[in-house]
Amino acid sequence: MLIKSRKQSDLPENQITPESAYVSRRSVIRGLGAGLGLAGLGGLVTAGTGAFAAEAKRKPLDFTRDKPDPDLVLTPEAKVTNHNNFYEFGTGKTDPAQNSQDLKVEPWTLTVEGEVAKPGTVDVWKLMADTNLEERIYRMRCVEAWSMVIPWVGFELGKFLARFEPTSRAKYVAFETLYDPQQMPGQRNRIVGGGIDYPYVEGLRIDEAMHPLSILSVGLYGKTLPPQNGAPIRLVVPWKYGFKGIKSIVKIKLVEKMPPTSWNKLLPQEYGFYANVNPAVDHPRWSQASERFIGPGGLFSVKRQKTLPFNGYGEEVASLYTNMDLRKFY
Ligand SMILES: Nc1nc2c(c(=O)[nH]1)N[C@H]1C(S)=C(S)[C@@H](COP(=O)(O)O)O[C@H]1N2
Ligand SMILES: [Mo]
Repeated sequence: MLIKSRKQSDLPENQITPESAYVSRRSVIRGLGAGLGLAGLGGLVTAGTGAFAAEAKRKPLDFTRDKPDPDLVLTPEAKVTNHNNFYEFGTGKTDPAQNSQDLKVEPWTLTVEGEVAKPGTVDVWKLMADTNLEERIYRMRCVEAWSMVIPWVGFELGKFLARFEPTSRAKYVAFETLYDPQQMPGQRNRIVGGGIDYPYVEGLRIDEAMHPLSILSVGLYGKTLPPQNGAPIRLVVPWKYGFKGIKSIVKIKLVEKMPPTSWNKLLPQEYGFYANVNPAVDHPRWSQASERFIGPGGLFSVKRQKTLPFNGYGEEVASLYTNMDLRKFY
C-alpha cells in the first residue's frame, strides 16, 4: 500500500529496494567469502535469506498438500518473508521482518461474535492442532503492482464461520487485527504507522467469506507463519488486492451492514471495499494492467506480467459480482 505523502522515489515503479538489497547483499557475501572461508560465508548467507529471531520458533505443520499447478512458479520463501506490508511495524517493505520478531504470538485467542447463534473465543494454537489443514498455492497481487505465488497452509474461512452458526442477518464479516501499541510501534506513531487509524480492520461480504477460495492461513511453506506475514492467523483472499488479507487477527464479527475498512477510511478515492484485482480499473496514481512478479533470482529476473481479472480466479468468483459495476464498486 502507498500513502499519498510518499515521495516519487517510493512509488511502485521505482520500488527496487528489496531486489537491489538482495543483489548487494550477495556481492558483499561474494567479496567477503573469499577472505573468510566457508564458515563466514555460511553465516552471511543465512542472514541474507531470512533467518529471523522468530524463524527458529516456526513449527512444522501437518497438512494435505495442494497439487501443484505446473504453470505456477513459487516465490522463494526468503522473499515471501522479507518483502511485506504490515504497517503496524513500519511502512518500508523490510520493516515488518525487522521489527516484528518479538511479537508474542502464543498464546493467541480469536473471538467470533455478532450475528451468530454461537459466539465464542477459540485458542488459535489448539485450533491449528485440531483442524485438517490444507496447503493452498495462491497467486497474490498487491495493489502496489507486485505479485507473488505463495504456498499457504490454512483452512476455509467459510467452514470455520459455519461452526458459529451465522444468523440470517449476517450480511458481512468484519475482521480486526491485534491492537497493542506496546508491541506494535506503528500504533504509537502516525509516521511509523502510515497514518492508519488502528486497529487495522477489514471486511468481506458474507458470500465472499463463504467462498471456498477464502482461507484463514496459519502457515506458509509448511510451517507456522512468521510474525511479518501475520502470525499466528491471517486472512487470504486470492482474487482481491493484498490489503484485504488482514494479519494477526483477534476478532471476527458478523454484521448486517458493510463494515469500515482501514485503507478505505484512509484514502476512499483510491481503495474501495471490494478491492477485486482488476486490470481494467487503474489506481488513480498508477496502472493496474500489469505487475512485477517477485520470483526466484535477482533484480533482473523480476518479471513484468499482465494482471488477470480477479487475479486469475475469475472462473471461480466472477459470478459473485454479476450485475455489479466493478468500476463503481472498486
Ligand atoms: N494488520 C495488517 N494487515 C495487513 C497489512 C497491514 O499493514 N496491517 N497490509 C496488507 C497489505 S497492503 C498486503 S499487500 C498484505 C501483505 O501480506 P504479506 O506480507 O504476507 O505478503 O498484507 C495486508 N494485511
Ligand atoms: Mo498491499
